Amino acid sequence: MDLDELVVRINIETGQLEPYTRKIVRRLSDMKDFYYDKEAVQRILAKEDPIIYEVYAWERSTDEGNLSFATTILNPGKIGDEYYMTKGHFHSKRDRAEVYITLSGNGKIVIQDEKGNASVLDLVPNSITYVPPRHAHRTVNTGNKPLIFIAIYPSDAGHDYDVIAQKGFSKIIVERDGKPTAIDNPNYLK
Ligand code: PAN
Ligand code: ZN
Repeated sequence: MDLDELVVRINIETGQLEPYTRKIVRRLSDMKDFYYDKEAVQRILAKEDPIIYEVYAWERSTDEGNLSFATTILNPGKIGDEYYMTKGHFHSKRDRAEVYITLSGNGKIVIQDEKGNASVLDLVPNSITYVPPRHAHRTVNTGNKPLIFIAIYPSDAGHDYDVIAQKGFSKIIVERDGKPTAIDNPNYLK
């Protein structure tokens, strides 16, 4: 093993990794079914297709025991009154946990068990958040600058987006009276 290849630099301002093995860019058009206000989605897409978030991942092979990590840069903004958010997923291997380290920005993480019980926690700079096994997770930017965090996860965890794409999270984060508020998702499928 070349030990020099085990060091990755992070740009603390932008969240970019150097080197990285994979970069993901998610625009509104990639996740239009994830937002509850379908009219707002169409209104925005008629004019532009904003970047909602970018991920820089440094991934090891999926041999059991390896760890991988990624930074996420989740932009500020709203679709209707729902804040920009990630798709959210379960890990394909359900018993794989994860650690999130928030570097900058302000937001929330929605953590939901397999029965659909959701908890909403604050993501604030210099905090470490544990995502337990068997819980889907989604981050939401409720601030006015990018929400930047590091995620560290077992390399064999895998991402299962299907359950969330079909059912959604039972709670969503919207602006109410100028404040981020968790409400029941009107489109949630039990
Ligand atoms: C994170 C997420 C990242 C993007 O690295 O993958 O924030 O969110 P989605 O994967 O839901 O689009 C993580 O939880 N990895 O396991
Ligand atoms: Zn994850």
